[in-house]
Amino acid sequence: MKLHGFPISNYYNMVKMVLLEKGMDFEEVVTKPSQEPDYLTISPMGKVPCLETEKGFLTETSVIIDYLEELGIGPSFYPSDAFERAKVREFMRYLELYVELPARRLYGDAFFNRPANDELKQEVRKSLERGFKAIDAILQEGPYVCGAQLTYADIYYYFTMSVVARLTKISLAWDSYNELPGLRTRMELLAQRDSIVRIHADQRAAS
Ligand SMILES: N[C@@H](CCC(=O)N[C@@H](CS)C(=O)NCC(=O)O)C(=O)O
Repeated sequence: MKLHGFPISNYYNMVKMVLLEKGMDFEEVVTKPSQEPDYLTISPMGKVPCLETEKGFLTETSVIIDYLEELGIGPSFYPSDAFERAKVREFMRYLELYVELPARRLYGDAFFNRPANDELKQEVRKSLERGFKAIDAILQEGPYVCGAQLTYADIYYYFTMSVVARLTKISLAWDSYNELPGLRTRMELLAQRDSIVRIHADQRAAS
């Protein structure tokens, strides 16, 4: 399989972590998001990641993750109980829709030197306050976000919160680590995994 994307992308790294955690063979193809007709034929929204399989191309991180899970190679990161599995997917969806997407409106301000106005900053802060509250409400007891076992929700959590926490600090002078109880402990725990250590090493090598 070939994973198209680039090492700074949070969504690319989620899929890369799953492939590494499952011990699957894959090749990385450095690709930036693009609206070029050629790229749109494999990723119709022009986004990364995009997974190239022997049967064709797949996009959308959660879809790719479910595909990899269903191949049945390596460990599973979904609970066996149907309800618990749905709770993991709920967590992932909340992070994507109610944390990452609102925060994305300030990526330009935080990371690309395109200052945002105060109105936008306040809107994003309000959305994030609501998203963080919801995340806090669905967090489960245990070292991991959905309980005692590492799940795909932790993978979403790590790569979403590492970007969002930097962004809130830079753009909103607001420390997400104070906002989300246990965030630092969970991030530190996840950061010890070989897959994440490798992803950060690849990021450093690429920069
Ligand atoms: N919903 C998509 C989001 C992927 C995404 O937003 N990727 C970013 C890079 S981190 C991208 O390609 N941005 C370019 C764009 O939105 O046109 C997924 O789950 O894969």
